Amino acid sequence: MSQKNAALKADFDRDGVVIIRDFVGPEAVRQIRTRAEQATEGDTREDQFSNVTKGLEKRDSYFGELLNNGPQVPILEALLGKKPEPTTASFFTKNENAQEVHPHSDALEGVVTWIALDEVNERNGCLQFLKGSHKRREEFKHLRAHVPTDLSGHPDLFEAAMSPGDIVIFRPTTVHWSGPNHDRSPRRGFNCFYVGDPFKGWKKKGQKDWHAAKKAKHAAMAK
Ligand SMILES: O=C(O)CCC(=O)C(=O)O
Repeated sequence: MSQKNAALKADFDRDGVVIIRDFVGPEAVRQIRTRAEQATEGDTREDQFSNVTKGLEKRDSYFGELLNNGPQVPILEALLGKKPEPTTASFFTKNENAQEVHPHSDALEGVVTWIALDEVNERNGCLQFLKGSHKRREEFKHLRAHVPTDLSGHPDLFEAAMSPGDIVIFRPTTVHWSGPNHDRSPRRGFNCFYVGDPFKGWKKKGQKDWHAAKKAKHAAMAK
């Protein structure tokens, strides 16, 4: 492993979250933005997480290629010590002031990436993390993305202010959230989940249980 990746891995293991600046260039950012806007054009959801569109890879194979073979994949392999297991690619916007994602974790295993497509900061609802929370699962396992929990004064708070092309890489167990968009400037991100099949355990238990689990999870998280 290169010295650079070894240092990144040390930070990732300690904090459960790292940012790499200027990870993709302006042309790639433009391409992701344009294709994600096209892929989601005409969507008319109005639920709490209407700003979250998963399954981009099913709408445009460009996103399948990015999810499976994008420049982040070798870095993720270095960080995890094994190949990441792609789950889905998503577009996260935040056009309405009220669109908040409350503190939560995503899954027990794997890794998550989020590439900034705009300038994102506290004013327009950038991602926020609790550094080291991936090592304190018990303490945070009650958190749910649809339930408000105020962690803004937490001593381990890490604000992921980013410029277009920066990438944040985090453990799905690292507590994260994003607040309201106070200034209504564009706040778009391209996210990839590498958590394998989140319903694997349930599938083993039987079809009926699995469908029930899937329904319950979608109802609870809708994201
Ligand atoms: O983009 C956001 O506002 C939330 C992202 C998130 O919760 C996630 O990537 O799991």
